[in-house]
Amino acid sequence: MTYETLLTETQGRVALIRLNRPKQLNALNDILMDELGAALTGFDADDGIGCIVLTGSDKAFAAGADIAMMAQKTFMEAYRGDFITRNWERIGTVRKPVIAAVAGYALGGGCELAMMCDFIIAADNARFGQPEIKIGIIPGAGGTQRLPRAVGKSKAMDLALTARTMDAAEAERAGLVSRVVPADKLLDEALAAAQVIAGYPLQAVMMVKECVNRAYQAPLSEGLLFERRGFHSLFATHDQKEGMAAFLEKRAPRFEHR
Ligand code: CO8
Repeated sequence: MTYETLLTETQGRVALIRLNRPKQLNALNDILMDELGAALTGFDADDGIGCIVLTGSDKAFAAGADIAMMAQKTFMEAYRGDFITRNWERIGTVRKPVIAAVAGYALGGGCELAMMCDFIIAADNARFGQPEIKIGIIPGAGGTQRLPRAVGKSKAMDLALTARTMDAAEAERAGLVSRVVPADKLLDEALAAAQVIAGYPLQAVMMVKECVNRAYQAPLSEGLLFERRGFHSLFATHDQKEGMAAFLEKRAPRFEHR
């Protein structure tokens, strides 16, 4: 599959999606969001894929929504067309893990896109922020909701109100990113993590994702019950029998993702 704004490839059971609008620092426009939705949906449906990595360039994961595209929009066009967010929720429906590998700028919609992924691995040159206030708008794809959940209210307010950016070290301290790696190792680290995940039983991987996401949407009692039911259900799988037998027999498991 070829795209105008993305480069995609697969490496074994891992899919790699690169945002590819280098002249605009990967600013997000309608075509890119449509193509990203299509690529993610395609890999999610592909039985041969167990994990997806989403990345940008060395300079920018994404510098936000495309300001040139937005500048002249009217309220009616934004509202009736469900401007740019119409594909946004599709990202959240992907059931396989999506790792954001972020180098350079992840600003505005770019930061929001990274936060839609399941976890973020940051290069040491990464910069995160919600600077929309500088151009007279506010975050429009979850920034005011996901950022406080990730880094707490005070830092989220600071970032969204002052438009300052935070570097990778601050983002890691704040809990926005899971690890920081040297910029030239970013893709290797993200792909290695994805290969590890893709080697595990897919049904267990998907259930981890579903359960952890429940932690944000349900009260603790409901989340714990959801987890318990998922845990029990994995005893119906081949890979649970194989994984436990392999441990007891002191050999490597042969998972069949069933
Ligand atoms: N939109 C369109 N073009 C952009 C964007 C953008 N967000 N960011 C950079 N570019 C373009 C520049 O216009 C420039 O193009 P040209 O070479 O033709 O002049 C090129 O990319 C390189 O940019 P700079 O010359 O500015 O590069 P610098 O290294 O000097 O600066 C910055 C990099 C700091 C990232 C700077 O470009 C910048 O501040 N960009 C805008 C960041 C921003 O405000 N982002 C938020 C946008 S609003 C938003 O995201 C709302 C989200 C709502 C939900 C949307 C969901 C998708």
